[in-house]
Amino acid sequence: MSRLVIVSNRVADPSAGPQSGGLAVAVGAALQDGNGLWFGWSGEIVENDATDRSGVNLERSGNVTVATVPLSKRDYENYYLGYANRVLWPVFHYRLDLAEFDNAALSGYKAVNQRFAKSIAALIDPDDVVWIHDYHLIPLAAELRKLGVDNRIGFFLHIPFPPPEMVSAVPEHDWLFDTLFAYDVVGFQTEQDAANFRRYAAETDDGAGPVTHPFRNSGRMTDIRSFPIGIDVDSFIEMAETTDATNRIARLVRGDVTNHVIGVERLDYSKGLPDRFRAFRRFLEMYPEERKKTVLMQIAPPTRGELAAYTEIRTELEQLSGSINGAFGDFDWTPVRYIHRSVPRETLAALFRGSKVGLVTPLRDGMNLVAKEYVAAQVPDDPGVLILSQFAGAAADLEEALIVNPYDADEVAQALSKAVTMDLGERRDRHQKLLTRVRKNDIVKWRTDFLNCLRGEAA
Ligand code: ADQ
Repeated sequence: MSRLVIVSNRVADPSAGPQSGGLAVAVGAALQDGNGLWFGWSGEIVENDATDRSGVNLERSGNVTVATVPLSKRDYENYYLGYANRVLWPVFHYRLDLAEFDNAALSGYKAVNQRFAKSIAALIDPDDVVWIHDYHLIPLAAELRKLGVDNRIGFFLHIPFPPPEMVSAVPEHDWLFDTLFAYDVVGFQTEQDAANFRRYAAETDDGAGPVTHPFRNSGRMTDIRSFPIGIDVDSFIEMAETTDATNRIARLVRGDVTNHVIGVERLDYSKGLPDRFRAFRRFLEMYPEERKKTVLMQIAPPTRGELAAYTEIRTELEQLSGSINGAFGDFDWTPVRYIHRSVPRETLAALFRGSKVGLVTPLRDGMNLVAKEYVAAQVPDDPGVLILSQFAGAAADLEEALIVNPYDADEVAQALSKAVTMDLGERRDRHQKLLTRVRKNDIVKWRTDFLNCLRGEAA
């Protein structure tokens, strides 16, 4: 069978320890059973001129070849922080207000995609299939095609694709989204994302022709579909069932605190953390009888700390947790426990298992793997309750969660009350159905469906 070549912005050592970030987790799993190659940025930032002379670093890790390149300071600033994270991340998460359009950032984005294409073209064989991931690398296939690469190339977008009214605010949207037609397969998380892209394509197909849309008019058939990403269910259950996990749960559930509520995500404005803290405050106001019984543990490791939007949200959360603890806390009770760092996945699994409520309320999220991990980690005989934002891709499938509007603090507070008072029968029933869904759309199905489609085999 042809070799699988995965390309993503960051490459993580597949044999290394815990990684936060859904992409690293999902891609690491996708490569394990093939003799594949993983290409991307090493994470290293070098002086500006150094990238011109530095080649690709090749290493074996298990049965995967890991090929990495460094980024120059300028590329890091323009491609990564600039275009990927100051333009595409906010726009794709419906936050046009946070987008900072800038020509230097756009040039950096184009240049890094061109450089990646040159390196990859030299590494691949004619029958390799190439699977490119995420918003950092949208034009990569177009650059590869320009170099004569004719392999099957697929793209998967891990984040949402918003309606055309929003993406067409990106000044260079004509160029950017035309490059998606250089792929054989373009995959989205949900049917809604795929429909948004199809509508964008239909509404901008104004007969502008090959000058404006060279790839759309090249005659290549691009398959546009949704492939909802999932988790490795059994390995997560295994992690949640260790003795260490059991001991942690015992330490968590003690004293008067019977309602342990858990939130886990990278500290990102798309995840709705300030709104969640405000909803938790509403819960404490509306249901005083639950006060000393309830603790919200929020684990939020920092990401992209160089960007102003991220430092602002950090300050806001510290103020909010401080003010909730100041207003409601007592000698023997701290309502919000806010932990600003990454934790091992085993610990996360244990925390999920020991928590009566999983509170997953992003304002916008491609899928959200934490919701699925929370379901997998539960004790089937006495499971906790998942509260899930209607704006997470996962909500399209996980119907038996308590689905909420994360902007509506009262609604989230009511869902919290419903979750902590739900009887065992209803909890078991909801959990069983949710676990069936999480199993059905797991990580294996995701990558098998995508790769079957990419290899032109029946999906
Ligand atoms: P993320 O935005 O990173 O992923 P998510 O899907 O929830 O969001 O995945 C996060 C992963 O990192 C989970 O596996 C979680 O357990 C882990 N993690 C989170 N906090 C951690 C911590 N403190 N310590 C250790 N591990 C932690 C992007 C998109 C999502 C999409 C995924 C996969 O934004 O919408 O679901 O890619 O496609």
